[in-house]
Amino acid sequence: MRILHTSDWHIGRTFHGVDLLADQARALAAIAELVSARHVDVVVVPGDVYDRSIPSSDAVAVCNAGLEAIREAGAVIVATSGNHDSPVRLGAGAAFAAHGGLHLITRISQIDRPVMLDDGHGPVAFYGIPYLEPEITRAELGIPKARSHQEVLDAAMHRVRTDAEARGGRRVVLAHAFVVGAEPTGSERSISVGGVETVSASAFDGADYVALGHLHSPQTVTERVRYSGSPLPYSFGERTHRKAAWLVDLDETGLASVERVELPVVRELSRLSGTLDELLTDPAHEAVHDHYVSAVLTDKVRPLDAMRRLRERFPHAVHVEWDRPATAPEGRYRDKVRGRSDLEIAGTFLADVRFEASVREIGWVEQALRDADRRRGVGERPAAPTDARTDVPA
Ligand SMILES: [Mn+2]
Repeated sequence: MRILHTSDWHIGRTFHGVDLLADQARALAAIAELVSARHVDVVVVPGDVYDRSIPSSDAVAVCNAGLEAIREAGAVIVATSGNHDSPVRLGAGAAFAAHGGLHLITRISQIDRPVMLDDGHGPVAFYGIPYLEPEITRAELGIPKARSHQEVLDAAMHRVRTDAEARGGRRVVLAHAFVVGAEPTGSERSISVGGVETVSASAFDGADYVALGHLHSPQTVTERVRYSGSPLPYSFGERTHRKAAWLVDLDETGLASVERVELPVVRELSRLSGTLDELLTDPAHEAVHDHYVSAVLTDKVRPLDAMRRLRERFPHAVHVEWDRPATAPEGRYRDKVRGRSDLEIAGTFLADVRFEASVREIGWVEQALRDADRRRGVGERPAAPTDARTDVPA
């Protein structure tokens, strides 16, 4: 039997406010192509199918089309809910979908009711453990005092083992958890609510293969316990990662081999740094013109309308920030303003956030300060002596 392990699709996720649905549709199409090219029998998706518990109708449409394409390409699908999914919504119609080859496991009562799929050597049991929030699931799991992810997962795996031992044969487990020693990428949402969020890999002992979801980079915890990671990068920190899925072959005795299959890069991520003018004109940047771009501007003065201008050259620029040049040694704000007049402070503030104020503008600030004093009853503020203006850039 050949299994393709992918996870953390996060359909509907945005990237710095930019809609990723078109990219996600392409990623799911690529997975369907893999299913057909590599003759995959079963695709497993251990959680975070959607990015949010109430996905948009466009997200649902993209997800559905992807699932249909995978099914059409010849694979049965086994999916569980992750910490981003609503178990009830993702699992709606599950009993009916199962008849069409889409097995959605989102309830605790399904943990010890595996999806049984046959190959030439007999049945393989697919156990799905939906994401289990300790506080919400401990009562139903029969461990009302449990606080940690380890305890709830142990209880779930106890149910799996009890069923699997009675049944015999090969078994695959899907789970959404943070296993000790594995590396997060930064685009995962923490599942720690005050307690320890990690679980040990030994919790899954006895399975022929454990398909994990939650962490977004592909990684091997043990030969048979792995994360596939997300099919697309969901943070600039992942720009050097190559996204992948695992192609898992089972023979008559259990795990035969695992192959890493790289997924196509839908759109690359690049970080650029320089003055806006450099970024807009340097021919070296031509190579990244259609990437998702995050730019750090090093101009002395914050450029106006930077994102719009950046997008004229990099239509997929998604983030821009201004790295303000250090004008004064850093120090505590109170020290920086000590012994300085309101006018000086206001002048420096203007220079910091915009550019140096003109003599005329300083005049307006002076007038405003005098008006404020008058309203507070402080009395007439003397006009700043002319030489004070040499402190304030004119
Ligand atoms: Mn995730």
